[in-house]
Amino acid sequence: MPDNRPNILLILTDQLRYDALGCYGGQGVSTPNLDRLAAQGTRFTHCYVNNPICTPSRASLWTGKHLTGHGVHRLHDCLPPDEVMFSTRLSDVGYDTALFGKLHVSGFDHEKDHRHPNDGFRIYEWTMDPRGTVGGESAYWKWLEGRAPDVLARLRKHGGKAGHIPVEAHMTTWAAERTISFLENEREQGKPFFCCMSVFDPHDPYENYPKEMESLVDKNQLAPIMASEEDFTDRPSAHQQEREQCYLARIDELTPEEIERIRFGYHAAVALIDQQVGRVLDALEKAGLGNDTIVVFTSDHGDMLGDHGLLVKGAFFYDPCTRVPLIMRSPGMPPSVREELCQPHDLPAFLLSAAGYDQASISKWMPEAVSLADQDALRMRGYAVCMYRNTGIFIDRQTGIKNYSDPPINATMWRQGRYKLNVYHGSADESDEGELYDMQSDPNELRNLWHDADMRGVRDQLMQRLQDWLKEQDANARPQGRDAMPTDPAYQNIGRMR
Ligand SMILES: [Ca+2]
Repeated sequence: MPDNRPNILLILTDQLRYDALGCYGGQGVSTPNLDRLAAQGTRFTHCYVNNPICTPSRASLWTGKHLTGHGVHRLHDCLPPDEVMFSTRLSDVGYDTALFGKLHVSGFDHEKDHRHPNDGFRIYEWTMDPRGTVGGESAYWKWLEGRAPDVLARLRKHGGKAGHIPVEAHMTTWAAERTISFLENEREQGKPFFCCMSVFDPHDPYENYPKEMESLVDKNQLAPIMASEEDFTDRPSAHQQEREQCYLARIDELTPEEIERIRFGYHAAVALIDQQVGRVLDALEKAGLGNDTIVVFTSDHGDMLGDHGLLVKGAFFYDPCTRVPLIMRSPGMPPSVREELCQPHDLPAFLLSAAGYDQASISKWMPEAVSLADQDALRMRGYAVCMYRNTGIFIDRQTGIKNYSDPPINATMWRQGRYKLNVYHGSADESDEGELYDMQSDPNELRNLWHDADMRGVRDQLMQRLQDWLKEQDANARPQGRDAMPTDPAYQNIGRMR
């Protein structure tokens, strides 16, 4: 009997901010294939991640829960073994499942040797990071052995300092080729499939993009750095800490040219992602699967790229860090642009429903997720939350040691209507620090209204909503996943520019 449930292709990127794509207003960028996918499908304009850093954000996407629901709070926490990823639910109802690339639902030092017991993948080609500096040997490196041993030798020797990687040997290309091969030859016949192509780019160090991509990005058209000279006095103290102890570099020690190079390299990496996504979508059509496959494209968080005087991601909630592209082309769904707030943990609710699960089961497993197809329910919910729970790593400039912040930083973003409220819970002086932005009149988040007397009523009202919500979260929270902080001293040097 023919199975008429849709196939699912999920394309995941790492650190891709929403405005890096042309269809989200990016200038000077090269994203024709993603722009076309957006024009054919649904483009969500306001998707906010559940956490601004890899592991907790990805755990939310894969489980359909906020941090308190899945227990992954920090970069190196592990997804508890009794949690169930939605790929398992798909496998349970007969989907053939495959992963090519990065997963990172648990600290990488654990995940490199231990699959999560409920990942549900038949094909599992795990690659944390093309540099090999974390996670070591990977499916990508294995592929390079036969394909480009010279590139592999360079990566082994220099890691992220290996320089430009040619298109044909790049991790993004590997993930695309493995996906294409799966679509063409490796699927189990008679079953619908779920395939995840998961790339590391456009993650730092911004130097490993193929040289050929340079001509595709128009340097002069890229958005200029925003608010780099912004005063930090009116901002939560965590921002200053990020400025001084960011794992990548101290931003004030970088020259404007170095920051421009970061921004250029970032968009060059995005150009390669776009090219390779184009190849995968062509292969999908050629295999006659275009009309039967849900295609989703998104990311785990963004990248500040120097805006607001900040680098990469961390204990802050500016849109470049927390808002990501979310594009979904689904059979029978007419093209649209959707502006209501949504979050990555809503994605599995939609996919499981498309795979035939009833609403009661989905609500039992992921009670806070709303199907992305249910526009009314998303509007009715009307908020998005991003929880930072001492998630990120800081570097001690004296010793060079990386660790979580001590005292811990716990902060929550509450986005609702035209406002964004960011609360830093219990800072050193015992009073909450915070930010309030009017995203309608001040979309670039340049005027913090936290101390504005006229805005006191709005602030109190949003604060009350947030506190009620947090109280409920705390009451239902599961224990935090176990810590897998790497013990290898080499870890201390990963990612640093200087
Ligand atoms: Ca990430």
